[in-house]
Amino acid sequence: MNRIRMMGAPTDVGASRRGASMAPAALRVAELQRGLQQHGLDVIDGGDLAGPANPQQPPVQGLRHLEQVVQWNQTVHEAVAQCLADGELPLLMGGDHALAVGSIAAVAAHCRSQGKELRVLWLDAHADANTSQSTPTGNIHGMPVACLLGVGPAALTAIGGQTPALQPQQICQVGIRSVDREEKRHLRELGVRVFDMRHIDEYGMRQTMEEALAGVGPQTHLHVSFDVDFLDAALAPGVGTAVPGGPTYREAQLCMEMIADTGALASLDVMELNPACDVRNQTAELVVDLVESLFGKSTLIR
Ligand code: Z70
Ligand code: MN
Ligand code: MN
Ligand code: MN
Repeated sequence: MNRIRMMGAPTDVGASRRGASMAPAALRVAELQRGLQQHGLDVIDGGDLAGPANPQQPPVQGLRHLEQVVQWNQTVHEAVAQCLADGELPLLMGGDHALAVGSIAAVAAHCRSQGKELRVLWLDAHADANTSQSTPTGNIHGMPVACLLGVGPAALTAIGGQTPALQPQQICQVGIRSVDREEKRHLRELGVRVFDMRHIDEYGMRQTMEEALAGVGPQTHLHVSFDVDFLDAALAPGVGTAVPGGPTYREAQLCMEMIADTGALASLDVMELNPACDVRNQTAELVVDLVESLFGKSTLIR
């Protein structure tokens, strides 16, 4: 496993609820670095990236804080690109999920230049496939999937140098349970594969992840974009938009372990943790536990 580089992107400009900007600090307090090092992983903390403050403005033409979101994404894009070029594994600590545009666009460009097959696993309660037309909120953290597939403001869709950054067959979503009406139509039109909670209920996490990870092998670059609200609301209160009916602790562990088993994990976003909504940092601690599993904690026991 390559050296892991933690980098914080302390911002919530893509959301309307404040607080995700405190997540990198909360993950450090929960000892993310030491948790991973315990398992023999080489981990360095690259500190926090810098960007514009949250101006707390209403949306303009369906987009809140576009200028600030673009600036943060450019910075994230550059940092992730540099990290991959240095042969390290980027672990982006968001920040709100709008930053996945810059992160994944950089990963996609890296894979193109290396001739590596890219697969993106999007763990989330939300589909994040809105546009400025369909959004009920104007929050850009509800739009990164659409942007990565080429639908959105050019300043975001073109950030990795090629639009679209991703082909729909490269991305699949797991845990989805809150989708806006028009967003549902987009998902279908875009051709994103969605393993929603209904699928997990009917087939279980094991079969769901077998399907989601089909064809992923050690030759694949697997990117995981982990929105902490993927987890059941009762388990993980420390998110801006907690949604009931998500994966249990055991299901989430299995999900992470099955990803680890592929040996393909090569970049990671941990997004939307919101310490302002958390209880005694329990969600940050849970995230550290799950990220340890994602990097193979349990494989080392067997
Ligand atoms: C809604 C919107 C969202 C995260 C909320 C919610 C989007 N679909 N994403 N919290 N992480 O505003 O577009
Ligand atoms: Mn541990
Ligand atoms: Mn999200
Ligand atoms: Mn979400």
